[in-house]
Amino acid sequence: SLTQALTLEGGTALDLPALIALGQAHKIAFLKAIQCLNIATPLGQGLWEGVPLREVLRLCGPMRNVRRIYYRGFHNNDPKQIFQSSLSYTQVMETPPGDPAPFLAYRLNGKPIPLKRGGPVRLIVPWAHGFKSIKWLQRIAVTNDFKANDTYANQNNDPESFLKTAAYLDGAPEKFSAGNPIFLSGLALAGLSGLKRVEHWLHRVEPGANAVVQDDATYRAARWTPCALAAPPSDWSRVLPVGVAAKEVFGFDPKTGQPGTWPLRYSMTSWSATPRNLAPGKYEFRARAVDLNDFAQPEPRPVQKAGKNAVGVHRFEVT
Ligand SMILES: Nc1nc2c(c(=O)[nH]1)N[C@H]1C(S)=C(S)[C@@H](COP(=O)(O)O)O[C@H]1N2
Ligand SMILES: [Mo]
Repeated sequence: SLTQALTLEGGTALDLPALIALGQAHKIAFLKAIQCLNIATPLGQGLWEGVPLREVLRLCGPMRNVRRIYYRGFHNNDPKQIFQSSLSYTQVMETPPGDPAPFLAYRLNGKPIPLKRGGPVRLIVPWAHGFKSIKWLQRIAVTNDFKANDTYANQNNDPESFLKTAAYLDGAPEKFSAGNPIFLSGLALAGLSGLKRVEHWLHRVEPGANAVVQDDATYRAARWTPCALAAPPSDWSRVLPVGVAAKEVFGFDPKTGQPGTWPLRYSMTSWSATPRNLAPGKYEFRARAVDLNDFAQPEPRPVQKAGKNAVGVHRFEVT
């Protein structure tokens, strides 16, 4: 239980001005990719600003017999349909230094959060897939229940899965003429286990050959070549929204304003490949991410719904 609950009924509920005031004292700014567990490509990336959830809970005094924090937001006008999520007490209150804390965001890309993105207040869980980042946040409750109550815990989703390290392909032409440059690119998301590299496999499709299937003999014999990863921007003020200094963004050095690691965890970086001197014919281009534990995408996720991250393929012809 809470020593001092903040409730609508009691007239003590936290409102937006009070939350923003709390944010002046305990601000967090974080660059985060939003990726759904069930959708093949990331939904986007932005600079979120807000106040750690632990600071809001601290307003309620010491807690007793609490194991999880449950929270939910507006979903639609049918009161039976709810979208909810949860975190463990420790994840919320005892975030280790160096790790980003779950927070109540009230700004996105330097402006109030648009309605579509979950404004006025959205709960952002930096390390998690989209389903933990509840839009139109309305209610936070503490419980002694040990179970995740997440809407997404149903249907074989893993409610504790972290963002998955994975590479995604940009759209590209289906035909190139021989002798001209071929440029293929995409985004790579650095998940919990970090990103060591993105690599590609260019496979020439011989007439009449069987289609390559993930993990078949051809796939297992593939030779993967490293792709180029974009370097960090030299001038972050050109990338970040006006009014947000790189020095105040989580994971950036407060002295130099440079990222502490590259690529930044839980956000996306561009990669590219420029295959040269391809003879006319049909080709399949695949790209995959390798994490810092040397797992190549889609490993090591045991269920698809722990973060959809199938290896992307682009088919093209050189004429
Ligand atoms: N209130 C509420 N929040 C929600 C959802 C929802 O249906 N209702 N969907 C979640 C899921 S499953 C995802 S993937 C993200 C999508 O975030 P976006 O709309 O900003 O891309 O929002 C999450 N937050
Ligand atoms: Mo989702």
